Amino acid sequence: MKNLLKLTRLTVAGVLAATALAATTMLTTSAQAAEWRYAMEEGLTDPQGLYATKFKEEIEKNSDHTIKIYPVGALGESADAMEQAQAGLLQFIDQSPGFTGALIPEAEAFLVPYIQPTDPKVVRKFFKQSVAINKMFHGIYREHGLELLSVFPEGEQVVTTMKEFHTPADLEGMKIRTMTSPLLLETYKAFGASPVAMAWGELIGALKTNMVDGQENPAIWIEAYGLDNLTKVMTYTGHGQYTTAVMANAQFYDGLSDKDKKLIQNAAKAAQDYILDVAVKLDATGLAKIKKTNPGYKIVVLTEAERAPFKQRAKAVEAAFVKRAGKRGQAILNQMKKDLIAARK
Ligand code: 6CS
Repeated sequence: MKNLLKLTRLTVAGVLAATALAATTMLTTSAQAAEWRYAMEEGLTDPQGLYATKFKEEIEKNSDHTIKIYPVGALGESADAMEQAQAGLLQFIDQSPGFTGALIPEAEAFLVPYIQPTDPKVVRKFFKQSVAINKMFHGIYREHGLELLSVFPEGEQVVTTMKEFHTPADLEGMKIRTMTSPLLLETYKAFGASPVAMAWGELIGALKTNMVDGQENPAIWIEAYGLDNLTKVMTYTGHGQYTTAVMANAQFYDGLSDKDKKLIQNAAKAAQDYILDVAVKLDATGLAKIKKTNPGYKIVVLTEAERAPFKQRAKAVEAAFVKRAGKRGQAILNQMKKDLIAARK
């Protein structure tokens, strides 16, 4: 099965390489119209899909260029798509720090618990005005061949489990699936659970069989992802926003005319404004849908007192972040804290 997957990926990469060649040839004959490829980690009606659709509309409305969107699964897992974006086979990619953090340790700043706002009004201001997000990350992503275009929230993170929990002790022995950024493993270890890092596609398989790592009935963390019928309890711990980022291949971006660079920046800004408005509503409609389609599903909101031990344990996660991301990571985190204070004013 693994070999088959590998073969599929290679074939996808091969097709993309051929298309890239064709596109380059097209570019030399007609400098005007290009087809740009955009990969993301979700479907078209999910937040990343809504952003991508708006971005595509803006590009196509204001130029002769077209965008082809590849939703989750089309090009392999997140890590595969990132390789293709860095190699220039894809011009654009939406990848979340939950995965990118394995490649860019500083991006794990978005994963440090209890740093980001959860109040919808503050969330918008924070993402729009944050110096850390809008200034400091640009150069860091550049070091990895990526031009960072937008960072946006997709909704509050929750923990979904088979059994209710209120304390770190309740989480003991529970297998929690996380994305592959090492800091997520640190987080759920610190919270008392037994985390397992897994790509998105693997998670779906694990949920269907209800098995992770050969064990039955795992607790599965899916951050407000609407797979509520596969677990029994969803818990708000107030520890952060699910954050994602949209990037372009830096070499591709640098080779563009000033007009096309502006076109891309304007489209990214329009798509970010749009998603910042809808993301907040999506949380409410998603929750209402869960309650309607699955009335037996338990929704728990930890009280401030119940959150206290998790906040206390988050300090160790912050230290682990600084250990991995160094002085530069520390500076980003300090700035994020300042940005949060400013957004609350
Ligand atoms: O947990 C994941 O892997 C996925 N979660 C979200 C909300 N979006 C994409 C990502 O692959």
